[in-house]
Amino acid sequence: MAVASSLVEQHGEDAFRTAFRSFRRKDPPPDLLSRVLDFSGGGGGPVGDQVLSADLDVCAVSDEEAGRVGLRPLRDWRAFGLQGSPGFIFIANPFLQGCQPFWVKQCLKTYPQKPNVCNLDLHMAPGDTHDIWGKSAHILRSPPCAKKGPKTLLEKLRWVTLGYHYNWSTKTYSPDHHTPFPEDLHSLSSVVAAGAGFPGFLPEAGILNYYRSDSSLGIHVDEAELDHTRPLLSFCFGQSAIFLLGGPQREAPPTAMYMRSGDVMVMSGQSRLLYHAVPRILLDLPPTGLHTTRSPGQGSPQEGSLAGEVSQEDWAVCSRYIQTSRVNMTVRQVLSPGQSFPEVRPGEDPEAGPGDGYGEGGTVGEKWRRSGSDETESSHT
Ligand SMILES: O=C(O)CCC(=O)C(=O)O
Repeated sequence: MAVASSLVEQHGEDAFRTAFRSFRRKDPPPDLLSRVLDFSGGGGGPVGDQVLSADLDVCAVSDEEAGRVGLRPLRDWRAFGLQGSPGFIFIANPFLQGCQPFWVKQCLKTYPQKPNVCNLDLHMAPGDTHDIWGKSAHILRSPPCAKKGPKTLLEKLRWVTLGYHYNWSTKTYSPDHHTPFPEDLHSLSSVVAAGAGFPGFLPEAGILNYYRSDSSLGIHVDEAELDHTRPLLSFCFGQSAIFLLGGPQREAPPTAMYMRSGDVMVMSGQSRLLYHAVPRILLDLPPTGLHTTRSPGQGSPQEGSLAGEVSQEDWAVCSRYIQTSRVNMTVRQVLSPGQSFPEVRPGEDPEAGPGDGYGEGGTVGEKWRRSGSDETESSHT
């Protein structure tokens, strides 16, 4: 169910842009919001005939392997597809109760650490960005006071890159800018990919996006990876968002859906290169499914779990942060097995980027741009 009918196009504007702008409005029309797909209640609400149940390979991963990374047995996952978007899979919060906090803590405390790269590195001296958590935690742990102090480094974080570090200027990856991909996120991604029918998926690059309540992520296609036959995985934590999934061209009106804490998306096959965007963060207090208490009964993570418990001290910081924020991790395979990066020939500028549709005048002009609440788009840095 695309959201086009209640939208007013501006002159020369494509359908995706019209929808994006409408959802960014302070008061999106109620009939527009009533068309946002909500998978949290079994795909209840405005399901219509667009929502399909998605087939998973439930035998690809044992219950132990799933539990080890904090996920329920695959046969219990609620997975949906969309008519007209083959390869798109929405998995409504497959995390075991009490296991999301581990991943939230990794996003806030562990992954922003060196050697990973973040937006603050572009503006600050290396020494100043080296302990983002340590420099922020004591402030976020103390009770909020009436007079707002300056933002902590954690609150200024916008993105972190892992593995092959995405270059925001050239919109490419390079063999020269690579650090080890986190093992725990590698395991989580391998389980999800195998369940979605992609055994042997190699998590090689990660982009983590940190959204404040007025943040958005502009309309884009993720095509910098050299192997598009491998899926793109997306994990959401904290506040909910409206996600727009369009077509291969921006003229196609997008489908809008809620993404809530714990939801996972797989973009693969024909949906791997579809336009998408996040026009709006919704403050949803408290975010759904983010209990720290683990259920001792069925499906609780077993000994040897990677998704360990989070200390109360750490959770005090994480929970304060996600009261007003959302974190999204996307995981990508960059190269096919055995593939290497194209050689940069002498005389070629390695920073120039490929002239195949990226950047100015290309098909992905708005990739990696965020828009502020005034609808003017600003850079992702
Ligand atoms: O935050 C999201 O849900 C989407 C992230 C995304 O599209 C990306 O990182 O390419």
